[in-house]
Amino acid sequence: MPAPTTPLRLVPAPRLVREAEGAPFVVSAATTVTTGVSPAEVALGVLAAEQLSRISGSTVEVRYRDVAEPTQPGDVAFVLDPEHLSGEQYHLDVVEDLVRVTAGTPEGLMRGLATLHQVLRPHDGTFAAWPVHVEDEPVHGWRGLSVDVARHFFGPDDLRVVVDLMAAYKLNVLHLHLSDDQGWRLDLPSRPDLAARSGGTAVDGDPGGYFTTEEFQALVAYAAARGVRVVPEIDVPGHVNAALHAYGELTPSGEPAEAYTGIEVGFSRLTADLPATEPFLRDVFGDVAAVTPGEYVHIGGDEVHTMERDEYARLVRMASDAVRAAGKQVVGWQEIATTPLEPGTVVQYWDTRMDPAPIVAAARAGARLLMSPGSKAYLDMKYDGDTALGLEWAGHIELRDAYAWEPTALVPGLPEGSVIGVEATVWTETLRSLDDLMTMLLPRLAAVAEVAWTPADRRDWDDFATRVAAHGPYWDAEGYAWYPSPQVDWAVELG
Ligand code: TNX
Repeated sequence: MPAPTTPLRLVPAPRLVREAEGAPFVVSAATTVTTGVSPAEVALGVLAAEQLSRISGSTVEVRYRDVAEPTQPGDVAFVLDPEHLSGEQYHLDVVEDLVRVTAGTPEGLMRGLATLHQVLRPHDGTFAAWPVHVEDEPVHGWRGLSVDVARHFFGPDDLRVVVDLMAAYKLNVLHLHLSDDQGWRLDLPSRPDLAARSGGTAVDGDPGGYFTTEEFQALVAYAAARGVRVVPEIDVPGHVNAALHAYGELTPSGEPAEAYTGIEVGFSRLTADLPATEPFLRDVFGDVAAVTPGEYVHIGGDEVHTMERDEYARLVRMASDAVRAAGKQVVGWQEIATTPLEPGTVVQYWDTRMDPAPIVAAARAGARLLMSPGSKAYLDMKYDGDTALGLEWAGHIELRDAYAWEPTALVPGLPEGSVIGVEATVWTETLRSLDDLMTMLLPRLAAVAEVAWTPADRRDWDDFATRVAAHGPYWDAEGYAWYPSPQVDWAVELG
């Protein structure tokens, strides 16, 4: 049996990979996925069989097994072992006639499936995995991507593609920016005019759109089945023109605001003293919490350029109280760190130009930090001066810029353990289609995913550049648009 000619090129890099001698495991119609009988394992088994069938071109079946039933030659076995493994930890073993993924939870099995996908190589007209042992777990528990569906609307079909991509790189939080000046993207029963009057607008007069609650819940379930949690964001007390357009009672004059389709920021605002404001926040965040099974709701809080500190703090408090009253934990952009916060609040760092002192103080008082530095993780920034799409306020972000940074070292003086994760963002002022979106995400999302998953001492730019090159053919096969960064030699032989 010929040995593989190229080493494995896994992204994100796992903790431990041991390639061994021996014959490959060839995926064929004789391959069977086996998994346990709990609903999460069944869903995972179906997904794994679908993926293996699609890659290999042969129909791979699923078999559900009792815990005691031994695995058999030809099996791709997903095995829960909560006594030895926990969370997203997993082991992957390929031993000639058997593939075994072991983890303590369904999420862990999901991460193992993502690695299994990456160890398969083209072989004799199908795909095969050579003997390997992988032991892996993430550094950060929150590895996210924030997608702005407000400036331009990206609906369920587009977002399912985004979720698939996230799962492939072991990202686990899809943060949806559901409201902004230009549009409101989630229909809510307590305030039907939000979607009815502001769902149809978008930047430049482009077509808008919104999620019905059923569509939203279906997306949340699709993501959950792939180990991805959805964190919804309703941006207040700024970025609210769409709400002011739908409900005149939220403006001091009582008149609805004109619809807005430009791309300026910072001009719209709620007003703390209006009688309609607090009920609005309570109802909206209550409705959002009700359609969100996850623990977190994001209240925005960014770029309020037309408000005194006190009023800003009152409005952040009202929104946070509404989220907590609905049983969820609060996430907000870094500006909320200038207000008194409950311990445990998640503060999302983004603007590297702002004074970090309030963030450090908030972290010392018990806030948790999510790192989305504009100059590294804002995947709506142009790659270079020639990039047609994207913005430039945080500079250009080539692939290496998105890769070579350490989340815990960004803000000096943070207490140990206060950084809970890393999130890339993609704002859509200039992005109109799924191809536009994917061109900005790939290859940089793979880089941020490795920053979030892999320990610093196992990250190396040259090594990453070699590994990520092998992913181009995969993106092509999936039909993803991507940017062939000149920093990588994309001409790779796989075999
Ligand atoms: C800043 S990031 C914003 C967004 C823009 C983005 C464009 C943040 C919290 N606010 O409103 O869309 O820059 O890159």
